[in-house]
Amino acid sequence: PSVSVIGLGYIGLPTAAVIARTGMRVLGVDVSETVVQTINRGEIHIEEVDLDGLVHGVVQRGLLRAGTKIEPADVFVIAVPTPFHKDGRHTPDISYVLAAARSLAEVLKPGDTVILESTSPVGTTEQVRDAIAAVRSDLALPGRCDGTPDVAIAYCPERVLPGRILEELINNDRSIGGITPRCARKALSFYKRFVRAECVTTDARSAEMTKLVENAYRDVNIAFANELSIVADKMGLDVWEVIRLANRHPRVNILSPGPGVGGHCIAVDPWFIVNGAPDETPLIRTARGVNDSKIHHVIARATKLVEAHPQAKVACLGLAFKANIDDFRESPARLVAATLARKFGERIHIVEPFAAKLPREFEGTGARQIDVDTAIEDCRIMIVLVDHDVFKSVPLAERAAKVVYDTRGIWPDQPVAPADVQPLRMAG
Ligand code: SAJ
Repeated sequence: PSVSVIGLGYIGLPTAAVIARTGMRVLGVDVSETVVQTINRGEIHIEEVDLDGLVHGVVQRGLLRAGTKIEPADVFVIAVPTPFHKDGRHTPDISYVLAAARSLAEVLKPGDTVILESTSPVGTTEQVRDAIAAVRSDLALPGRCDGTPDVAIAYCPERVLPGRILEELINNDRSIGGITPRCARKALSFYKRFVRAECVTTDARSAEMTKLVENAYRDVNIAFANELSIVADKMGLDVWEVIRLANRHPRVNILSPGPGVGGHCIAVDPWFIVNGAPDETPLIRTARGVNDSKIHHVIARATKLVEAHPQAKVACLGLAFKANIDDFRESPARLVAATLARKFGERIHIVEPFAAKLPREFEGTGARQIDVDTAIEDCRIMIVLVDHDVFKSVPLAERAAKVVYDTRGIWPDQPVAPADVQPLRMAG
């Protein structure tokens, strides 16, 4: 079959390339002229392990091309963003999904398959179905798409981890939710062509909720770890030691605290559940709040530390939203570092081997980017914000004399507690 992938971002482009590699002809559709031109040159506009070579290869073989206009195909995959409105209620914005559905409806023919992959609030696939039906009826196009066999409509979320996208696209199990069982089976036969792992069919609403639940589960568990880290700070305990010990229990597996939760999924998706059932979700809502407020806790603690050593140069280690990637969007590390840069100016030095230069908000603050070696040589204070491998490998001898605030627990052997920690006052 011929395939059209709508939205060529972090999910759409790798998905389009992986499908093309199997020999299917793929058109990638994106609103950005620059993105389209880049891909048609065999190049990529995002960073992901091994993606450049793959895209280059499938474009050269004529299996993948990009365009700004939708064209007829047998299978349509929608992979556009679903942000939320900044209206205080975090209302999901599914306008890009519906716009994609409307545009593909114009070229749809009986027998085609439409799959929504974008993370979406429960009920979105049904709205896609209705949007398609409305366009087809307005244009008096033949066929129906109300769940009858004419067109198959299904929801199939991805579960890939940035940095491992190409591998996980193929090796992760998938839930495939059809508007009808028949739609699910049709979508299943498509995914079977490039997914090696198990594909499990269900209904569209369950598949939509499954994706949200997976990320909310992780958010809640990270919130638990972040709350523990704040409690441990207050009690003068090493949270990493406590978690290590607790995780020796066969049924306990506490995640790692950090400077907050970043990325585009875990900090967003739980809101889709809260928004759909506001009165029934105190836990999920609170977890979001805990993770967001961890950033402010880190800023406050780092500020105290920097103020306590007025002569010292400060190194902030890392800006990425997590380890070993060059993705700086929605990153708590970046927010912490930028806040410190605004407060302390040229005392702040940023170490981020994955960034060619500092993001715009650092301009005019006086903060500079330096490499790890210079940081070890020049900076007395080290604030660890990202657990990049290159930071982890700094041996104790090079940092023993430093004042360290390690928000990721990468240096368990660091001898002294950070200077701002109050000793635990024992009762009695
Ligand atoms: N984090 C912690 N402590 C931890 C684990 C993570 O603070 O113990 C932080 C990270 O530093 C990062 C954030 O959480 O700032 C999110 O990182 P992540 O590695 O947990 O997840 P993402 O956002 O890269 O990808 C998630 C994954 N979802 C789950 O693990 C349930 C991925 O499988 C999804 O495909 C992706 O969201 C998505 O697209 O929805």
